[in-house]
Amino acid sequence: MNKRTSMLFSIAAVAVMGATLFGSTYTQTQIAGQSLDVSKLDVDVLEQIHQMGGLQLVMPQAFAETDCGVLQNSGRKVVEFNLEGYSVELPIMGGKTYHAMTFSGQVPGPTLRVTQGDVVIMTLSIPDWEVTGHGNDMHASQTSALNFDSVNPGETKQFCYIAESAGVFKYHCSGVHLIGMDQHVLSGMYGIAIVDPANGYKKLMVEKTSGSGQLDRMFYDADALEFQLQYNQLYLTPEGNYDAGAMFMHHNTATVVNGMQFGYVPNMAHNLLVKGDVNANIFVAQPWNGLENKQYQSQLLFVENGQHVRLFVENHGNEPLFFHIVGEILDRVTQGNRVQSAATETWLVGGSQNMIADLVFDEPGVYVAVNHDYAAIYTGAATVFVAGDPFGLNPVLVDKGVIEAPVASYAYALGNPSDAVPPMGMNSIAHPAINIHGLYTDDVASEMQENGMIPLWEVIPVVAEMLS
Ligand SMILES: [Cu+2]
Repeated sequence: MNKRTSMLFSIAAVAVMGATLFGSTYTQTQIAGQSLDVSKLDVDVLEQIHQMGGLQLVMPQAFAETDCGVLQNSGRKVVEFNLEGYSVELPIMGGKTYHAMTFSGQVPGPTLRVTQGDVVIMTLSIPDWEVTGHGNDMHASQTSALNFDSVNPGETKQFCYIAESAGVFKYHCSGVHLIGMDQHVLSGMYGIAIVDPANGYKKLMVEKTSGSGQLDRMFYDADALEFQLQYNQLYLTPEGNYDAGAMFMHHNTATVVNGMQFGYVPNMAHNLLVKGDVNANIFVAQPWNGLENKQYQSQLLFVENGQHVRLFVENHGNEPLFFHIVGEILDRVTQGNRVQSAATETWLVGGSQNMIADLVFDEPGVYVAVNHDYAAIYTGAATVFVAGDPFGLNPVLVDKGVIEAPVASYAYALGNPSDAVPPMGMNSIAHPAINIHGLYTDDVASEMQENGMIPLWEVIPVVAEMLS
């Protein structure tokens, strides 16, 4: 008898003993017969079950542990996540501003990225000049809700947790003892935590027909070019104040992706590259168009053809998200660390729910990620991906000296927008370049520039000069 069968035999024996001791109506023979007669079992079958993840005893040595002192010295990797909660004026479509509430001066707040099993030390500070308290409800944690209670202006609060479950998780302001939670979240106080699976992401399998129509399978490495897309709504009065009445009626007038309506659509530089004219718009709505918009000028999401792309999607809003990419099929949909679907046209993401979409753009082209609710599409939920070189710009860009050699995506020339690029994880492919884009305060934008991200509002005039 090997070790495993001996262990199983012990489990059966304990079950029998337990039934006897606690007065079960089953007889010992019945229990023994129903549990395991090891002598008649095929050991290979047990091994197969074990391989499939079953019959494995786990000793949860640290489950539910949230004591910061204990966790800091637990031998696990410790990640500090520091947020500051405060209100600022931020732009909305149409040239106005609204009274935004933020984590660290940006909407959405900074993305936390850890690996399953890491310890997170979550610290929230509220400046003494802030007008209200704020809290942080971290969905990636499993700890007392009391930890999420509000922090007063001028104060700091900390709690710790183990990121036990892999996946995408929202975090959001909990208001002032829950009061105003709706206002704070819908004004901008939300973000995500990405918890990478301890053993990494899985290879992506895509089924297509090849040759004379035979079904074929293509496997892509787990490493992927990653983006984050966070959906929400704005409910505002004409003066830019939060409109609770409109929220209760689900009467939203703006749908935002990473805080902005139509934040990822072409701008004047794309007009120039594609049509040779900065004023010839190439998309139906180009509201953030103009160098004076700086970090708010709309940008596009650039990917390569045949590249494994992974999207981290969260719905922070009050309305469902019918996630669809015009021109594409979602090759795989994952929630938590479990595959939910493959080869899917649209996936429903409810409020405070998430998905990881894996896909490969086979053809050069323009693809539009939408919330396939028409009210949402026309109020801001249209996000443009450009795969490969659909406009045949490589020869022009090389000829004019903008790039040295043909590139696999325009990201090599213009970069991808910083607010759509999550921090690097264990299976991330680095973006060729990152430009500064997002609902950031000027202070946050300058910090990004110091960290080497590209201020396109300074670069584009140079490119335009080279192209002229
Ligand atoms: Cu708040």
